[in-house]
Amino acid sequence: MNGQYSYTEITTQTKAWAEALTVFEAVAPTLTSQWQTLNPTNVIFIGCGSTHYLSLTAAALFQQLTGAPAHACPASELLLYGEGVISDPGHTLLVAISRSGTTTETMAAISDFQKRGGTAVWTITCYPESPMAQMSDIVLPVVAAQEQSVAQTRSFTSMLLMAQALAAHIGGEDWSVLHKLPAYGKALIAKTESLVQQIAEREDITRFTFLGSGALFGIANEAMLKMTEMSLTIAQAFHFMEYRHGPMSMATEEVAIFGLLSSRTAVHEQQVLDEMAEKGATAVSLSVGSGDIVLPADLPAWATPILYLPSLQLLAYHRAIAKGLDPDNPRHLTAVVYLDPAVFS
Ligand code: F1P
Repeated sequence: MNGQYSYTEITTQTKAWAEALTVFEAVAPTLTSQWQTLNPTNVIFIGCGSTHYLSLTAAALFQQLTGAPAHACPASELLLYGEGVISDPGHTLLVAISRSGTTTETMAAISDFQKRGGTAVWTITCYPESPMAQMSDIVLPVVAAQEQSVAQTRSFTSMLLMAQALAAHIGGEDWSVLHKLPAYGKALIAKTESLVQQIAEREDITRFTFLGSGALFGIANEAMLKMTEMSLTIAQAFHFMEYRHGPMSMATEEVAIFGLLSSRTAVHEQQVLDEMAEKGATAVSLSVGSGDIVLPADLPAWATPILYLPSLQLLAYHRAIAKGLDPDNPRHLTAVVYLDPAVFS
């Protein structure tokens, strides 16, 4: 049957979340001492595709919680335009995020960073024995999140959980609240699958748009990529308030718009969804405490980004199945993009 791996990996992902937190607990003291020793002037998060979008969320949370300047960029941008991304490698912490730990661009970017004087590389990966892990000073591994499917699902959310814990820990927050997430995630998967499956199977909907701001912009982009990779359906992602500035020209009966609302800005974001529904779009809200998909209200905002994803992964999965596709093996894609490293040396 199509998509067996994807479905299993999506619906059981919260088991890997629990392992991620157990691993983090063990590494946390080292992170504290290393951070204090480094005292970096800025932090750069890198990845490719899914893990670039993960980096966007990780960087937003990291700066929000620690106050340290933090940014994200595709590994290829650091590799090819390094001087425009990092001006002081010797005082920069580079955090590389990679499911495989073998993606050529990410490894080449780390090497270039080190050649330019960078001395601090931390890696979040599912493969602690990978070449990328061996290039790093600290590794945050989530082995239980390794997956058979090409498209990242449980690997993404498990590595994101590591990044959330990292930001909270370095920022002095009590990250133990994250232990609530596996149960909340499991409940959300069970509660939301029928709604997203029904929308995924609607033939009158031909395009999907995901809106998110702040730390949720990276999540909106990952939802877009899942819909693209798994179901070969046109999908877009925008900052919430940006949608009116042009993209809304595409808001018609053919579009389903999933809004990832933040607690602090929900009033403005719900207004955008309401306006698009008036134009005929199917608007679906994911928000804390109320909405079409309801997230728990007893968590700090920095702990919730991971909870927006499982239902959106199921949306992409069911869209692929409805189209007779195999989400385990997306067209043209492989689990890792390998290039000739010599061209970057
Ligand atoms: C990143 C990557 C993504 C792609 C897909 C498969 O690999 O190749 O570019 O979107 O998710 O993974 P990795 O560096 O995270 O292993």
